[in-house]
Amino acid sequence: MTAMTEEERWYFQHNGFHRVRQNLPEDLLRRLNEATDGAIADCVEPVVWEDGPTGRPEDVRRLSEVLSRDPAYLEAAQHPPLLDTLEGLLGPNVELLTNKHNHIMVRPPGSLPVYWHAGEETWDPTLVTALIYLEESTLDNGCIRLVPGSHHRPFRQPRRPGGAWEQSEWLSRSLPVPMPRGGVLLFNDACFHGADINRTDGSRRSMTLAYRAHDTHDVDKQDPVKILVRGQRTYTGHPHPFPGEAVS
Ligand SMILES: O=C(O)CCC(=O)C(=O)O
Repeated sequence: MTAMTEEERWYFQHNGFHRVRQNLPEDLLRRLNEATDGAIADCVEPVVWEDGPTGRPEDVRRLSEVLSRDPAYLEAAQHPPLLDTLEGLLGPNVELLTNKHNHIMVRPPGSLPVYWHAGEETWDPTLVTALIYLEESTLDNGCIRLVPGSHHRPFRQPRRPGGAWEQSEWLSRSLPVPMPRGGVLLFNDACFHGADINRTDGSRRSMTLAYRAHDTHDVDKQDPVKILVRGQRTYTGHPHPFPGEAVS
């Protein structure tokens, strides 16, 4: 099943992003936020700190390896409207990567910008990033800014150009994308993006996940870093000898 129209798919292909029509249910959001409250309060590693490891909850910028922390995170990653939409972009066999993203951006008050970057190179197989918002994301608390169409760039650009956030040419090319609590934003991971400083006294939590079409040429079908979340692991390559074939 796909929850995307042909028109929505066209915009995703050209602009590089799409907002899932249905938000996460309130009960799941409450459980996600409770699990996140606990992990922040106890500074459960692995953690990325705002400015060096202080051991203080208010300095937790990011919680890594989130999928193994609490079942609620995997439930959110498999939320049916999200998977239905991903199926429209990636086909019937979809895998969730545990070795890419797999984190929660906590973005505490005063949190510094997320500098401009593209996750993948344009020649890599399409990786779709999902941002699942545990809290509302606004211009004031440093919502993500995406550079529409930048996943098509035929010119070379370093994936992490560095330099000051506000002086980068990417800023003038970008669009802010505020999102509601419970909203889900998808984008082509080769799209340039960044996020501004959090100027409020609250946090701005979102979960970042990575999905890919199952690679039909992968010989190893039980790769533990990929979780099959939709469809099946098929094989359409031409190995020699074919599995099960006697070698004479
Ligand atoms: O919205 C944000 O804080 C930026 C998200 C992001 O770029 C990431 O999680 O890699």
